[in-house]
Amino acid sequence: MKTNLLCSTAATLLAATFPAPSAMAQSPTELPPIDAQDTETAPPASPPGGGYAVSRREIESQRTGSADPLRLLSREPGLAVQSNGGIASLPVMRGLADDRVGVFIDGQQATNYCPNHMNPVTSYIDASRVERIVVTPTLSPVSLGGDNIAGVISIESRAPDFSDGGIEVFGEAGASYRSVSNGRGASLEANVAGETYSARYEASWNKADNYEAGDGREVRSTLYENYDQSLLLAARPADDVLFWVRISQQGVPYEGFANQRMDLVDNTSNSVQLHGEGPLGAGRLTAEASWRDVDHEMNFLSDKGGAANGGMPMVTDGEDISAKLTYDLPVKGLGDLRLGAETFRASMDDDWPAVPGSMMMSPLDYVNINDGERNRTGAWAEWEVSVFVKSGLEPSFGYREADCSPGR
Ligand SMILES: [Cu+2]
Repeated sequence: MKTNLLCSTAATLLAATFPAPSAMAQSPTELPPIDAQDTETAPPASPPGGGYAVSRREIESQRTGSADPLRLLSREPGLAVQSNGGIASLPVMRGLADDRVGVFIDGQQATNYCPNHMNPVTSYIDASRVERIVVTPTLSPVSLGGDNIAGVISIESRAPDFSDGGIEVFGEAGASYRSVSNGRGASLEANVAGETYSARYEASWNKADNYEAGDGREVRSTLYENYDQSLLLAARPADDVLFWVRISQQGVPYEGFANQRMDLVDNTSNSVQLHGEGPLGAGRLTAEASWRDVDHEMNFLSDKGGAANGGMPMVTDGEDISAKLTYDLPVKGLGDLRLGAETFRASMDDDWPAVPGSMMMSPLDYVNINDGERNRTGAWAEWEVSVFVKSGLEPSFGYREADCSPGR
């Protein structure tokens, strides 16, 4: 339903309230039409858990400004973004940060393997690959792990493409330049899509020097470089059955931090994800498994004196392994019932090699975390229902509705 709101009414009201000569002299301006939807044609309900989604279109409009996916969310409700390194903004939800915020990349929970908690997991995917970001700024539901008290950020890349007939080959290439930091970026996407099988390769690269402040002075330790590549192979043996495997690699050869006496000198992350889904009875069964390893190293870049004399090295290895089964059953009149079982294992080693002659970093290696583990195994059930309430008053521009999803 489209409703035109003419400003003549508003102008009359204004004239009655403020009968100043200058206001009387102004000619009325026609406001643009307002789109309103009734409940029958309303868009699908919000993502599970009462969150909201940020679409590709919104992401695209801001992408030239940053290669950091989280910066794209800096204006969203319930979420604040703390400026940090060039591609490592830190998410804060309702005043809670760090490991209280769960981050999923294509359904895969990812652990922050920076011992200083300076490099968030959101930097493990380049903004060019992001299709949608779902933000759930509340206690996370059990289907999303259930143990992140701040909320969950779920970053999704594009689903596999299939053709309606025959083989289709298509792709996209992009490049960007930002004068403020001499920032260069390039991205590539190539697809081969058939009716049953499809493949997609994506790669991106970004590099930026220290940026300049408004008065032309260099802001030190703001440089960075990153790359990201991913291969997605998918099969659709029937209309409602989908399998895919994704192999991806992400790297940050260096990243400066203007706000810390520490920089990132290497982060390499490899991951493999398996996903299958299809109908089972009246519901839908999804099976997922994933593995990710992270090699992470911090030390001083040249702005802080470099690492030729040892600097302050910190070397971290991390590994995530997970498997998850979810059964989603819509029950008429009762909402969505979800049942699941999962296991998640995170392991971490963190060493600070000795620096001879350094008072702080010698004489021995410092083992900060030795075979650290964080495991979770369990079965869960979740019920989600949305109650729509129409307001008693005749609405001006269409129905108003209140979403009264109960918290879980
Ligand atoms: Cu780190």
